[in-house]
Amino acid sequence: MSNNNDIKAFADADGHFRRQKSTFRDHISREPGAEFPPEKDRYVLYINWGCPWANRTAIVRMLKGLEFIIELVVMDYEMFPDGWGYTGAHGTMPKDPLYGFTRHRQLYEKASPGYTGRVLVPTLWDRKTETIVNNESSEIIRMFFTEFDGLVEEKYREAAHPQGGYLPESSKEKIEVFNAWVYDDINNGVYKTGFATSQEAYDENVEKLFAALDRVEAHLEKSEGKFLFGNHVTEADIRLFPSIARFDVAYYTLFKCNLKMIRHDYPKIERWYRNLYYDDNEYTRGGAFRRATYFDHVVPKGPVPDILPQDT
Ligand SMILES: N[C@@H](CCC(=O)N[C@@H](CS)C(=O)NCC(=O)O)C(=O)O
Repeated sequence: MSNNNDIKAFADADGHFRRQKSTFRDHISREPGAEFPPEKDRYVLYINWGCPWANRTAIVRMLKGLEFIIELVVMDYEMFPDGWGYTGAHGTMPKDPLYGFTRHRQLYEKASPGYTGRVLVPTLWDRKTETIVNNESSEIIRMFFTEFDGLVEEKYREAAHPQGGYLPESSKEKIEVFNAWVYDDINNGVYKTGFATSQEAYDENVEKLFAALDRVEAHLEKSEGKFLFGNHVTEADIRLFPSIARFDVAYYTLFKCNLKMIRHDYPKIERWYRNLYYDDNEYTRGGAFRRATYFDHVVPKGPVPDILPQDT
């Protein structure tokens, strides 16, 4: 991504979109003497409901019972010419509740005066030191998995997870291998396809994207449980879900990811997706995936409905 004045100029000169690295990479840690120890009411998660990366962090906040420990600030899903911000127009917040800011950039500037990089959600803020701890969703969800376990109810701790945690030691390696190609070709692949400004860049990425979806379909075909790695939700499910939830209703049209649709062409992925979305069991905290999914942004009208009923 080029760092220029046009906030929506995502692709480089050769037509390829290259994601910039997130800038703030500190960690909340239970280690004695940690700069950012887990504490109730200290950290604030900034998101909007449109962003799939933010979506993961909101899902994990719910799954882990962190709602009473980490405050959530929801800004508009619309991007203004000067970036993310607040209008309160969609049941979202009218301004930043901590500082009264109307643009998210102001929070980045508070953390890092003169900041010129991209202003991203999700953003994990520390009230105490008034800085951004981290703005990389894959790292934020891992902190949420483990670092607050001393503060959450026992049933939400990793030790109580039937498979030994959202990232169980026994399947960590397999999950990480899976996450890596899902990230490259699906989570980020839809952006590389949608933001491509040359035919060559588009063709290359759209083909990789659908080859990766074929691979997920084949993986689910062989899976021993309802989920990607067994009978319980793991990090792999959490990282894939936001991309699939947006696929037919947004990426298919807006990002030109239109060789196939999840609902028509990928029966295993569709079943897995609807299972997670409609789940009301304790292991999803009675619907964490559904409660974090909104279909009411400005997206194409079709397909209708946004998600098929549970049992078709
Ligand atoms: N790697 C980051 C990516 C976050 C990201 O790209 N967020 C998008 C919203 S979906 C964003 O804030 N974009 C604003 C921009 O690029 O200016 C993560 O996973 O947290």
